[in-house]
Amino acid sequence: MELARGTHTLTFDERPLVMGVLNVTPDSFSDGGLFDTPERAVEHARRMTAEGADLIDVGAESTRPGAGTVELKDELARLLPVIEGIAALDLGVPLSVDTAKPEAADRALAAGAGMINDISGAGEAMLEVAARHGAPIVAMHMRGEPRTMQHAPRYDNVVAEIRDYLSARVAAGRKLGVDVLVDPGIGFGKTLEHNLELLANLHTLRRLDAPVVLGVSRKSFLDRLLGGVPVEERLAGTLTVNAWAAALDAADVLRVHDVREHRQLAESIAALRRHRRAAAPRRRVLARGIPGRCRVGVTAKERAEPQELLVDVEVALAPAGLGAPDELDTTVDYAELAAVAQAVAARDEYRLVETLAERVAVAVATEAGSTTGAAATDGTATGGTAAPGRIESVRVRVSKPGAARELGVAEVGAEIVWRP
Ligand code: HH2
Repeated sequence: MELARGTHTLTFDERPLVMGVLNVTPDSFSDGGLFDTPERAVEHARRMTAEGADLIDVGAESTRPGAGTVELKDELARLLPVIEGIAALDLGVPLSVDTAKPEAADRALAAGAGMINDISGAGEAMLEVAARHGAPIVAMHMRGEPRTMQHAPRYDNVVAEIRDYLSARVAAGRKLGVDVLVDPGIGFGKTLEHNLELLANLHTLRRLDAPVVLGVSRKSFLDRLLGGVPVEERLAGTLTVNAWAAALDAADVLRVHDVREHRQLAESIAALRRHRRAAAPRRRVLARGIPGRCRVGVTAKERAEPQELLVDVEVALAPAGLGAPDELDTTVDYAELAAVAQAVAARDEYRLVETLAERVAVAVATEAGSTTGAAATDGTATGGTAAPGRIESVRVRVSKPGAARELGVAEVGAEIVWRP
């Protein structure tokens, strides 16, 4: 997966990217007041880049529970000198602007930021700003607003509700041609139980086919989880939760205050993943003998009527993350394989059976996610598999039983192996 803007390309591949937090606020919960002059802020951005940050997230409004809002002019007065100062250093990493105000985002992008990070979920006005600048945007889920969000938040199914909300934001972004990254918004209108439920099921966001951003750094749920740990002692908890998400391949960007330690985490995960990939058994998902009908053959006579077909599809998946959950959305659903193969056979006519096999393979790798009818373990429609990015190869064999009978042979047809 790649997101590009200007000279900076972010590649989501083998390790999660490290997004260094730079709060130019007097009151952020963990680093408020530390970088409240442009000089100190720019110096901190330089330090985080030297420590291995892949991108820097600059925010000028604290969103800690109970925080009030900051006027646009005050937010801009804090943000712009810092963004201009960092852009002038040309550190070689993209800058994102952490704001919920479309006008602040607009001005920050004009001043040199390359991405928007919107804790209020990337509404239409914000998406339009992103579209105008050609900038990617992080859509984060928040229930309510920072001032009141921790007042008894309630969900019927926190994981499904947030997944559906973020799915709608991705769709809204796509309509405008905007790349949307999704973030479940740990700590934003969520109890400890909600946060744990989301983290334990983070992989379900993979179904959205969008990069996942995770912000757990030093947050107060760690204090509650660990029974009283002050903010300056939350590094171990932060690293553990981020390592969990990274090992499961459930997060692409880790938003953190402690850059050096998280770059080490990310590199260690990448090394382990490389070794596991080499050693791990390949998973193959099969659907054999799928009956279908298709106008296929080199002569017009053969193509005049749909002929009987049998299709075998075999999908090889990249090894799952360490301890990956035993769930449908980490694999490919064979009911979908059959449905896609039948739809491709029915939708067109082909001279060569190998062309049909090739089209089935491409459709399985790219469209298997868009057919419906499969049900996830939580009872919701899957709306697709989460696996397209993990498909290593698709083998398709199409045979024509009628033609084989006519020739008096056991089987005729074609087989192809396609690697996305
Ligand atoms: N968390 C905070 C701020 N912005 N953005 C995203 N995408 N995800 C997050 O989880 C997230 C965020 C809160 O953390 P911090 O910036 O350290 O504190 P404060 O809001 O008090 O400045």
